[in-house]
Amino acid sequence: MISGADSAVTRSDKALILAYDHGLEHGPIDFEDVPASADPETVFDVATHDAVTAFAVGKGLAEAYYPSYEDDVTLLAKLNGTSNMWMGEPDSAVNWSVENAADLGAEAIGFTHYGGSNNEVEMAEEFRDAQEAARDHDMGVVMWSYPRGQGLKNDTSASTIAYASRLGLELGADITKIKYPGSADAMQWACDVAGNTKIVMSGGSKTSDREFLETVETAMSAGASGLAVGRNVFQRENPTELLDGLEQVIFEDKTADEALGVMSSAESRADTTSD
Ligand code: FBP
Repeated sequence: MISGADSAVTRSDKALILAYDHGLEHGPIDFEDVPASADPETVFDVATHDAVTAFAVGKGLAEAYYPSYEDDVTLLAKLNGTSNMWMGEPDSAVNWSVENAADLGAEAIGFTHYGGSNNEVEMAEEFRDAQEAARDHDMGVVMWSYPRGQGLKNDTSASTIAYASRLGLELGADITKIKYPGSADAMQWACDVAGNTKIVMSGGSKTSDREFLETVETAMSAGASGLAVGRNVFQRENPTELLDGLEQVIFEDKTADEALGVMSSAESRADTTSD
């Protein structure tokens, strides 16, 4: 990691990355509960919230929509991704070059690495090329470090997640995105072995406001620097309200309870104004 290389996508050394590559990674099924979320403009608008330090999208969305948002949104170029229809050993196609992403105004790159996949060697080599090109362009480097493949499909054990965290440091990421390993101790282990890279927690499938904010609070107390979240934000009818709460926990060191209090008082103010 190069000191300060992540500054484009952090605020006070913390990050709240909004990820919206799900149309590629999971397909339109992720938009079913909140149909408006299928419209990229809806989610680009959400990404203008002050709490969001960067917005992670693939090339197609960036080309088509980012020009209208470049003053209000920091672009994190998610360079690789593969559809859910791919049934082979975990792999991710590199769909976007660093040069093209830089031309479009991206300030950081995002790259998925599946440690443990039979394709790990090629993925590490692709990451090397992207990481070095990002350095040439002074762009931050965020690794989606998701061990999976033969023998450890979707493994979130403490040792696997600590290994995922360490891979980001070893391979040259500035920020490494890992799944929550299920406990504060396991999260702390993952943060402890990350050296000077920052760890952000993946949001995962949608949970209640309280459950989600409490998990984020636990992750932050364990040493995480923030969150890279998709579904837990855009699958809500009121994503802005949750971002208000996340802002409290990530940037203001507040507890989940305190954040929920801020969210409910903002809601009652809105109700009074609309009466
Ligand atoms: P979520 O918070 O919705 O999980 O989004 C984070 C993310 O990493 C996305 O960038 C990506 O599309 C998705 O999760 C991948 O999920 P999975 O690893 O389950 O395929």
